[in-house]
Formats: sequence, C-alpha cells, structure tokens
Amino acid sequence: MLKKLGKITRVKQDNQGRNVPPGQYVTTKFPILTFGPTPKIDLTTWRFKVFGLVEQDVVLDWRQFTGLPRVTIDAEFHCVTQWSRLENTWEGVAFSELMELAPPRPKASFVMAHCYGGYTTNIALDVLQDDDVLFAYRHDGKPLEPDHGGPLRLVVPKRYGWKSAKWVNGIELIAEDASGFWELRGYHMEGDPLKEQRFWERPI
Ligand SMILES: Nc1nc2c(c(=O)[nH]1)N[C@H]1C(S)=C(S)[C@@H](COP(=O)(O)O)O[C@H]1N2
Ligand SMILES: [Mo]
Repeated sequence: MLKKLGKITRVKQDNQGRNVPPGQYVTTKFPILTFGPTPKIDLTTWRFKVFGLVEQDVVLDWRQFTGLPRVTIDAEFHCVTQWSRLENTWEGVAFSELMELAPPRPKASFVMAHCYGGYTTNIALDVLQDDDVLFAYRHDGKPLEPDHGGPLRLVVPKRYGWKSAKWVNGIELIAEDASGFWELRGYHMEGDPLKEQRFWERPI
C-alpha cells in the first residue's frame, strides 16, 4: 500500500516499479537546495581547472569545455533531505573525458570539487569513474538554470545530491580523503543513498 502524504508519496517502489532508496520520497518537482546565494557567473571569464595529482594541470574556458564530446545521461537524483527526482536527463561532458585530458597520477584516490561561491565536496575517484558521472550544462532538454548550478554542475547519480556540486569550476585530485563544505558540518564522507549514508555516525 502506498501512503499518500500530500503531493508526495512514501514508497519503496514508485508507480512504475522503480526502486527508491530507503527513507526517500518521490517528487516530480525539482526543489532548489543551496547554501547561500546563487553566484553570478560571466561565461567570458568562466574557467574550469583540473589540478592536484594529475599528470598535467588543465584549464578550459567555456568554448573549450563545451567543445568536448557531449554525452546524455538519464539518472535519478536523491537529496539527503529525502526527496528523490527519478527522471532527469543531463547533457554535458563525461567525467572520464576530463581524466583523459589530465590523467590522474598513481596516488590520486579522491577528488575535491570546487565551485564558484566557495562550496566544496569530496568524492572517491573510483565513484567518479562510473560511466554515469558527468559535468552537466543541460537538464531535461534546456540549458541548466543558474539556481540548479548553471552554467555547469557535477552530477553524481549514485551519491546524495550534495555531492553534485553546482557552479563547479574545478576538480582537485588528492591522495587522502578530506571533508568538503557539508562533510565538515556532519554529512557523510561517502553519501551512498542505497546505504543511507546521510550523516556521521556519532556516539550520543
Ligand atoms: N555549489 C553548491 N553546490 C551544491 C549545493 C550548494 O549549496 N552549493 N547544494 C547541494 C545539495 S545539498 C543538493 S541536494 C543539490 C541540489 O541541487 P538542486 O538545487 O539543483 O536541486 O545541490 C548540491 N550542490
Ligand atoms: Mo541536499
């Protein structure tokens, strides 16, 4: 039995039989979840940098970035505040494309994503090497809206939404895991929705 809760429905599977991670509610809306204001970004000065433990640093401007091969990915989006938006079509550049331009050095095991506005988040490199991870500039057939991270955001479908860094302007490859913005404030280092890795486990 599905229990109706206003416009959202608490489900183990949605009405098309898709599995929903534990503790999540399905919504077809696309809420905006941001700490702080949406940064104003000028595409003429926009830059994206791959740095840290890579064979060579790479800096791309908007024309160069959008000139990279484009991929389209259908993916679920799960926010730690418990909403899941199951149908999203993202278009952009595969994470692996950037790793071909700036190959990771052997010691690189984690990535810190950096954003306009100062937000950061950490993700294991092997998670990002999954073929559903991309830097997206379009969502559901339209240019990505500024409030949703436009011009460019990271999308990591197999992690809670806070790992999908909006207004991303760089990725730093690092050897040891380190906490990003929310991870410093109690969010889980890995954030796998299927394992309900929401917050730190702390003794009471
Ligand atoms: N730069 C930046 N990226 C961010 C955030 C943020 O506050 N700043 N919030 C995160 C959180 S908690 C979630 S759930 C998703 C929400 O994306 P949306 O606003 O497009 O729904 O963005 C993530 N990326
Ligand atoms: Mo979130």
